[in-house]
Amino acid sequence: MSKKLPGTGKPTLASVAQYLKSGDVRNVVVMVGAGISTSAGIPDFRSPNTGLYHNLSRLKLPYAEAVFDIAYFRKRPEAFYTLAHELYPGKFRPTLFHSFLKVLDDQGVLRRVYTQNIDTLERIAGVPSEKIVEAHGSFAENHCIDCGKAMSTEDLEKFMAKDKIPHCKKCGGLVKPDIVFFGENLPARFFKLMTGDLASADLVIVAGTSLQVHPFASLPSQTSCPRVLFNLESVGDIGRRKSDVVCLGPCDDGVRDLAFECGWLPDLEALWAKTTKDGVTPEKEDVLHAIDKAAAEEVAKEEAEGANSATEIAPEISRKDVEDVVAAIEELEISKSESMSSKGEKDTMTVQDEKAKV
Ligand code: CNA
Repeated sequence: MSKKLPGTGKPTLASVAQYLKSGDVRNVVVMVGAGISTSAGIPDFRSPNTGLYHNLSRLKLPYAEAVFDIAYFRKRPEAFYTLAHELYPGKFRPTLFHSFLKVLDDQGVLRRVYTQNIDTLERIAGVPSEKIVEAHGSFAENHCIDCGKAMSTEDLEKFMAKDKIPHCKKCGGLVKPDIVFFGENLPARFFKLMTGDLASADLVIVAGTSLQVHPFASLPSQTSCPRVLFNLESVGDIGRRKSDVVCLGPCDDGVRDLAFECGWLPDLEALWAKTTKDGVTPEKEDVLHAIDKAAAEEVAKEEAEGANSATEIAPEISRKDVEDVVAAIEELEISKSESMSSKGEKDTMTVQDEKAKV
């Protein structure tokens, strides 16, 4: 296929939508940074007045980036841990932009999301983990910086809850989450997937990043397909190619416009409405759909394996049957709890009887 936006004039979001809806686009690669999470309440690094670097004076750092410098961490780990408290996953709800990533996946066009963020909001928004490359690591795992021994997240959180710096149980070294600090290597997964993803990309979306941190910053210029930028300011070389589309402004607004052009806005808004800081809340209907889907998949699997006994029964299972079974279980639960509570009363009575006897 030709990796070109339709039309002859200056491309717009409408041309991007037409391209996305053409049926030819299968490999959208998205590259994001801190700006996609600012509307969730997480400050970015470099935005004037609101960025973390602007607000780090209370940490009395010799220079702003020192908070992510491994040599400085050895001397003053409390600077990083002060920041870690603020950014720690589990406190923030995904933004509309994060839900847009999930919509791209639902539409079958998302190849990969490369994120510099450590807030894990892509996962919380429901994007499957195999579609995410956390280029600067995450809080998911923690290791001693001296002997490499792992520390569980539960143990690390216990230290953090007491405002203590975690030390290794084996060698006493400092423990830090597997977030990539300046001077450290990016995860192997980044390099493993990057070449194939960039070569196959039909469309690249860049959002919420100042494109200042390398090697991530060079990714958009290594592609030859159409690129779209959703950012408050111009960054990198995006806008210099005729096929680039630059949307300056809040990225949530940008993807709302794109979703509208694609006819996906109701899906996007419905999905975002279901997000919480703990994930996407399934509704009763979704659970029933999942049960139907699982039953259908089971049938297909067993049919493929030629398991006659199961295939004779399974196609008969309908949503109505599932609802009947759920109702029957609920009835059973009620009668069980009634019989237990009357048994409980009996037990209590007995105790009282015994007491009365004394
Ligand atoms: P950055 O250098 O702070 O740049 C952020 C960019 O996003 C800037 O160009 C802003 O103009 C733009 N921006 C801010 N808000 C919006 C918005 N609502 N809509 C559109 N654009 C917006 O951050 P980068 O990600 O480029 O820098 C890389 C660092 C930041 C990575 O190593 C991250 O680990 C680190 N970081 C991550 C988080 C997080 O996980 N949420 C927060 C802060 C910093």
